[in-house]
This record gives sequence, structure tokens and C-alpha cells, in this order.
Amino acid sequence: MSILKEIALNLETGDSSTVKELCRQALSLSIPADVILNQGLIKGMEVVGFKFKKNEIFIPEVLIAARAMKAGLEILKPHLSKKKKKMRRKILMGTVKGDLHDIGKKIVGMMLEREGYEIIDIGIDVTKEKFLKAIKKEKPEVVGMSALLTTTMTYMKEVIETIKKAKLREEVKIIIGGAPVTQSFADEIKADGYGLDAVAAIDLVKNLFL
Ligand code: B1M
Repeated sequence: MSILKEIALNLETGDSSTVKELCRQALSLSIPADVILNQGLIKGMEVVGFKFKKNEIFIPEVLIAARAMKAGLEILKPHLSKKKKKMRRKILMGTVKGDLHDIGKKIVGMMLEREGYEIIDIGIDVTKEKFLKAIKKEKPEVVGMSALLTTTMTYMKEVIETIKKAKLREEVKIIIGGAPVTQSFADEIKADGYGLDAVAAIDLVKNLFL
């Protein structure tokens, strides 16, 4: 079995220490960190999501898998986040109110950091007031919102309205992402863009400032 498949399988069963060890081994075999991430960790998490949806596994198993994902990410982070260029624009990121999912947002943040952007991560379950306060304090050029639930993605619109009311809409570009989010939803709520995944998010941010 390939080491990437082994990583995916151990992530599924939530074996954090084996996932960590296998990630280290994969790096020592010169497998690029983004390949380990996409073909190992994320592949495993896709299966977890699929089994969860089919009621084959439940929240405790998903939580354990999420812990293994974070353990693997810890090992990969220094390799994913190696900055190629000088610090450029500042990006503020948060998962919107009611939503506790942060793995995807963290990955997007790490990959953007690697591209030289400065990432200010204001966490999960972020209210519109907290977004606004952070925008005033940090003065980012980009605000990124993440949501993984169909019930929380609608809150993104409220955040945008709040930013507009505070007369700061012209000061920031707003990008959104997360599994249920689409380009047409981004258009509908008047975000400046949508990223399907971390690679798309990098292209998106670059294109916003062309
Ligand atoms: Co939850 N969960 N979860 N969960 N969970 C989903 C999202 C779900 C699809 C599972 C399913 O049914 N198949 C489902 C949502 C259904 C829906 O609304 N359509 C679901 C549910 C229902 C729930 C609960 C309601 C379950 C319950 O309590 N009954 C509950 C809600 C809690 C809450 O948020 N209030 C819940 C809880 C949890 C855990 C806490 C156990 C855990 C999260 C742990 C954590 O994040 N710290 C969890 C997990 C792990 C998942 C799944 C299995 C995996 C999510 C993940 O990390 N994927 C997920 C199933 C799935 O997505 N297939 C599921 C890997 C990650 C790399 O991908 O996050 O999509 P993703 O990020 C991608 C892109 O989306 C994009 O780039 C990333 C990298 O490629 N992206 C952006 C993300 N943010 C971006 C921002 C950008 C640009 C791109 O710009 C700003």
C-alpha cells in the first residue's frame, strides 16, 4: 500500500500518532507537502465525511479524525508555509458565526501564507461585530470568510452588510469559501470572489489586485 493511502486510512480511524509518523516518513521520501495533504489527509477526510453522511460513523469518530488531521497538518505546516516571497497583503480570515469547522480555513491560510500573504486568523464562530472590530484594528486588504454548513453560509451576507454599513466596504476585498459555497452564492451576496480550494483561493487573491 502506498504511504499516502496509509495516511488516508489512519486518518479515517483517527490514529493521530501514526498519521504524524507517516507524514514525517512521506516528507523524508521527498513527497511534496501539498501532495501529502491532498492525496493523504484530505482524501481520508473525504471518506470520513462520506461515512458520516451515511450514518456509518458519528460525531465522536469525526472529531477523532479531525484531531488526526490537525496532527498531520502540524507536521506539514512548516513545509506548506515556507514563505516564497516577502510579506505582501494582509488577509483577515474567520469561520462565520454558528460554524465550528476550521480545518479547511487553516489550510487555505497556510497556503496563502506560503505565498507571502500575512494571515490574521480570528477563529471560528465569528460574529459580524467581531469581524468589524478586527477589520478596524488590523486594516486588512482582504477579508476571507469560511462556512461548512448550509445553515451558516447565509451569515456571510450579514457580515458583508455590516461592513457596508460601517462604510468600510470599499476598503476591503471580500472572499468566501467552504464546501457548500458556490460562485453564484458569492455573486448573490456581492462578495468579490469565491475559492473552491486553497489553490483557487491563491489565484483568486492574486487576481483581485491585478
Ligand atoms: Co461537520 N459537517 N458537522 N464536523 N464535518 C460537514 C461539513 C458535513 C458536510 C458532513 C456530512 O454530512 N457529510 C455536514 C454539513 C451538511 C451541510 O450543512 N450541508 C456537517 C454537519 C452536519 C455537522 C454538524 C451539524 C453535525 C452535528 O452536530 N449533528 C456539526 C456542526 C458543528 C458546527 O459547526 N456548529 C458538525 C461538527 C463537525 C466536527 C466538529 C465534528 C468536525 C469539525 C472539526 C474542525 O473543523 N475543527 C466536523 C468535520 C471534520 C466535518 C467533515 C467530515 C470534514 C470537514 C473538513 O475538515 N474537510 C465534513 C464533511 C465534508 O466536508 N466532506 C463535515 C477537509 C477540509 C480540507 O475541506 O473544510 O471543505 P473543507 O475546506 C476546503 C474548501 O472548502 C475550501 O478550501 C479548503 C481546502 O481545500 N475552503 C475555502 C474552505 N474555507 C475556505 C475559505 C476560502 C476559500 C476556500 O476563502 C476565504
